[in-house]
Amino acid sequence: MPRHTPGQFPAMTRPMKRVLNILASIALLACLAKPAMANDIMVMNMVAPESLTPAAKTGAVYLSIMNHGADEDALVSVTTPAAEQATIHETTMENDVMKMSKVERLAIPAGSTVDLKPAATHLMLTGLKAPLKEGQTLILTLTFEKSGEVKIVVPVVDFKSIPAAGHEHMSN
Ligand SMILES: [Cu+2]
Repeated sequence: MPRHTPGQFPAMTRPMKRVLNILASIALLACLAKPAMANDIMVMNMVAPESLTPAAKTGAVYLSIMNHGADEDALVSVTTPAAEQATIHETTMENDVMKMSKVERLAIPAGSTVDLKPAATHLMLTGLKAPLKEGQTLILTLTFEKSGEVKIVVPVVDFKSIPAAGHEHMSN
């Protein structure tokens, strides 16, 4: 007689799986910052990796920007009291070398979401006033062409919880 046949304990495993899924979702939700909105723009999933060294002067912020409106909007500036400067950066590969360049205007097409993520477009903080520590939060003000200002609270998280985070800032 087989020790274990498929579906032998469906009454036990299925609800247990469900509970684990719910717990995982709660844990995930707790990690995510609250979305911030202004007019047609919603900013969500914002996160900043902790600094790798106490001497770090640069940092990155990743987030998603959703445009619920019928017209294109654009992110045109970013400010934060945590750093001297915050810029929109684009990462491109040129002959196997990762390059970052400043973006003056990041278009958010109507009805779409633009993700700012590691090794792609991201927000870059330069002249950090203090290294970023896990558990801390950063305040950023994003200015959009049409929707105006959106103030966001960005949690600083463990470097390892963001895949490939900081990759583009290793050499800085
Ligand atoms: Cu950058």
